[in-house]
Amino acid sequence: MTAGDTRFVSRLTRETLALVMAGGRGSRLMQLTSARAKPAVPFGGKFRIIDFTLSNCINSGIRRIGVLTQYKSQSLIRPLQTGWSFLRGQFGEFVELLPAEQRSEIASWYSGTADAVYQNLEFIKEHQPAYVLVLAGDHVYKMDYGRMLAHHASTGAMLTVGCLEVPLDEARSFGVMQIDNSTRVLRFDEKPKHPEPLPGKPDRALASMGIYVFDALFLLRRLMADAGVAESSHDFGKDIVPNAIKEGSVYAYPFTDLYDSRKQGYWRDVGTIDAYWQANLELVDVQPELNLYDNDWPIWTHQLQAPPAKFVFDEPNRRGSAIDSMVAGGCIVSGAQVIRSVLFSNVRVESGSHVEKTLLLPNVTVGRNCRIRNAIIDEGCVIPDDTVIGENPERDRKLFHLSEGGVTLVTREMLLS
Ligand code: ADQ
Ligand code: ADP
Repeated sequence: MTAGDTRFVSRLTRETLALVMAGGRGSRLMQLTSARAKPAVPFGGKFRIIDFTLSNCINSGIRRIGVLTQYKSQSLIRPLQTGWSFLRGQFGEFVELLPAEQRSEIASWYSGTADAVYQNLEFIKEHQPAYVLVLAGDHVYKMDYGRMLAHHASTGAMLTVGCLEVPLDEARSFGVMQIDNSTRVLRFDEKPKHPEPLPGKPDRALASMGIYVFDALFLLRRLMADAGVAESSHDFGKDIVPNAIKEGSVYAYPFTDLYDSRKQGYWRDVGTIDAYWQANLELVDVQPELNLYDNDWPIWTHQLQAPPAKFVFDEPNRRGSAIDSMVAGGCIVSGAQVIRSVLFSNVRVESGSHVEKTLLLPNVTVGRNCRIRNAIIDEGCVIPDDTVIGENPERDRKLFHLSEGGVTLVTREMLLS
């Protein structure tokens, strides 16, 4: 990129307002989202899922961000207020929480993503952006939105949809697009029963990432038109994008890796227990696809005040150790073995226990002589001495939640019942 281009991108990012959709229930995460919204779910040892999208904004030079909340909005308020207050109001930078307006009938309160943005029209108008970047608060990826804005500006699109290739048999859960050689979108079907493959690639389809760059005025016009349509579900994927294709030029932006634009980037919708467990455990690979140790694209979060992790050799031949694992601050592993696991902040693992392929969320205590494998132990759980998890599916299914892929989820409520 030349110096001139850089200047151009920084103008685009400065003229952009980002809206992060953080209101969805995330019900496929089962009891992990019974007390918190999916974007607030802990991820990667010390982050929350929403930190990835917010960090992408900051790292891309987009410093005006609204977070649209709805379901369990309380769970997002504290992490955002304590973790994201470093932006400088004096420079016009902010992360602002925009809770859904609570109307009298619950049914209408829970309407689609476009309705959530429509409810915040005044907020958009107040900031007078040239572009509005609509994002999801529940995806894990690193992306330079500046490149997507540059694509939007250079094609002259009214709307640009971020997209990636997915296996055809997974395409049914996405918006699926057909595009021409100039990346113009010819067709968009939200969650089609029979997705169309990519030309020349019979087992792949082009899926929407559910992220959009709009010309701000075009967005305002489309939202106002949609609001008046009684039969609309007021959803970006179902209503706004298909209708925009009829009304204006819609282009696709193929998502590429930050450091190698010939390659598709890492992107995960950690929407199920199995996907969530898998994506966390991938981080302990020797060379994970998602590198958290990348100083050029830091993931920002609320930094907890916690002492360093500690490993104790507590009785004869009882080494406290963690191998192929990530261990956050405040943890103590005392005479226990931790293998291929992620320990979030302030976890205790006591003597004689063995923990393998497991996520221990913040403030978990594992008592003495436990054996735990292929599990997710939710925040604050105290696992009694001698507990065995992950060896007897029938028993785990009865006491806890056992996923299709064989991962046992344990929450505080399950331990009490
Ligand atoms: P889904 O992920 O199924 O498909 P949806 O459930 O509408 O779409 O959620 C999109 C985002 O908005 C999520 O981050 C969710 O948390 C949030 N959200 C949902 N309702 C909200 C509300 N009322 N207020 C605030 N936030 C809300 C979408 C697209 C597909 C695309 C996939 C990619 O519709 O075309 O392929 O994303 O994951
Ligand atoms: P470059 O295009 O050179 O990578 P950036 O776009 O990241 O640069 O930003 C250039 C400068 O402008 C930085 O100092 C950054 O902090 C500031 N900046 C960028 N976008 C915004 C914004 N939306 N609001 C305030 N300052 C911004």
